[in-house]
Amino acid sequence: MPAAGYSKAKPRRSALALGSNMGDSQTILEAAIETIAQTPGILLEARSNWYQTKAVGPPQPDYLNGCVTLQVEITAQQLLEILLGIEQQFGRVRQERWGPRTLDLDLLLYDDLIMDTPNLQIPHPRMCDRAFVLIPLAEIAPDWMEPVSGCVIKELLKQVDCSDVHLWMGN
Ligand code: PH2
Ligand code: MG
Ligand code: MG
Repeated sequence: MPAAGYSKAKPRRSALALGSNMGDSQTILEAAIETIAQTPGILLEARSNWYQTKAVGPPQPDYLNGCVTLQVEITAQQLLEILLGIEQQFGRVRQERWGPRTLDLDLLLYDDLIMDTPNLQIPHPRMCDRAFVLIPLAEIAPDWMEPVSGCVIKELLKQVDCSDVHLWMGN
């Protein structure tokens, strides 16, 4: 048995959504994945394809969206802080809610954790309604249960309109 305080944190699984609709979105998103994967305490498990998606919210250009799953040895709050730092590194300026952005990194799931604090809600409160999240997530984590609805991702996907989400083949 390792001495108290020296045991390694139990690995947790987390899922993220990535989005961009300003600048060279594919390059930004690829670089963001690389940065996430190189962060200590984070292992990249799987990544989806990219999808071109109609913007939900105020009129703005289409997004590129995708998802990744991670194995992490950090808390959800620590992961959030890392994601906010990476968004800033890629030039994200927070303006209007749901407005255009160079990089958006959303924490979707952290094991089967349910948490609701002023700066972090897990599962992501809108993930079940968003085809631009569920389509890429279903590619890499179809059987992961969203713990609030109790439904797995591939079941949630059947309940949303997928007509505004198209597989991105590159420029
Ligand atoms: N993100 C938003 C608002 N609207 N629409 C699409 N298609 N994709 C997004 O990632 C997105 C959005 C706020 O985070
Ligand atoms: Mg978002
Ligand atoms: Mg966000």
